Amino acid sequence: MRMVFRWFGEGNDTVSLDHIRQIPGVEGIVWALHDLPVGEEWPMERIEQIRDQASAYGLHIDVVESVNVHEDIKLGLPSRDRYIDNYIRTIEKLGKVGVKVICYNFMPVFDWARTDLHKLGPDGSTALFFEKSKIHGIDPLELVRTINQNSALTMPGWEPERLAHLTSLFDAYRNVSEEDLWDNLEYFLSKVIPAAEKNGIRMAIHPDDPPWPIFGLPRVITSQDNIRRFLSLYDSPANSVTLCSGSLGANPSNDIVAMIHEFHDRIPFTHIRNVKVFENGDFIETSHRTQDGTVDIEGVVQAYHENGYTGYTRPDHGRHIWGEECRPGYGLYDRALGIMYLWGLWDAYKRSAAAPSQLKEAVQ
Ligand code: DNO
Repeated sequence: MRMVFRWFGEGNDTVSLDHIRQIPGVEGIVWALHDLPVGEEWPMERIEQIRDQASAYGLHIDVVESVNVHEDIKLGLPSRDRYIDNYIRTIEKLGKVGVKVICYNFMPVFDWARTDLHKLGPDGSTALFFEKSKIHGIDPLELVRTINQNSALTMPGWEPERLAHLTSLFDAYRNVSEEDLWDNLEYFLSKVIPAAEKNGIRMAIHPDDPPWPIFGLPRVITSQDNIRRFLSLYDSPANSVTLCSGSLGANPSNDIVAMIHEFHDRIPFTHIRNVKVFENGDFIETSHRTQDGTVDIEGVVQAYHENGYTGYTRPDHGRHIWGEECRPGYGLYDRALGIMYLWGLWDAYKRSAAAPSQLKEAVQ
């Protein structure tokens, strides 16, 4: 398990590289050029600038999250080829600076969705919350406004340029069925995976969050069966998954542990976090600890350990604790606590799996 930590860039994050390097066992940042409009080719100077900033703190840039996919690609429009060409040129440049994994998603219009970014918990912390009944009644534009008004910094997945044409985007998706989305995804993979293979990069799709259709828009990376189908669309190690325990875990019928056992060699990057799912289907993000939520984080780490996992891991959203002012879900404190929980589990599984003679040596 190679621990990495998301960093949104200089002036765009309340967490600094200096903070990150002080978290035990963190070896690299998970990054992106967040200010570039989706679909544009990434300039080499900007990529090298991040590489140099990170390496000044002894951190690598092996994992990018995300190179976003232009809506025309998801919609299967004729203009998609131009955006796919840009995507491929970005892959080539990222390969040149040693990037190993590109995380992306294929969710129409919206990335992750929540109805409240600062839901107050009984202990005084706040966290991201999803209220099922509210999302069904809300106008998507209203949700966009709420998300952006509640965060001082632009939220990834809710960038203004993506949302400027919301109404026409909704119209465009009216004729796109779930099967069409699968076809458009397959087309995208048929072009980008060969480029990723050539450049030593593994493309790792992020599951849909929450893992069900919202606002009548189709969503496909939602379950074990669908991930199996996705992987079979292009059978290559370069076509892989960012397994996110929190996104998939919002649906309690998803068995994340079983997914790890089945897909572990196609998971070069994993997000580990917990969510508490209520009986009515609402969910709130919690600390990473198993007992605080619905996802069996102990089982998740154990499954990775049993399969000799060597991929990149990052803690995912945390609560906002100790009065921290930060990007919603992306404070320093709770995610750093999350890392120590993940290491604690990992080290304990490692030790208990060691042969008795090694154990004796380890204790001495
Ligand atoms: C939310 C993140 C997602 C993720 C994208 C990947 O905090 O997990 O926005 O980065 O879905 O493309």
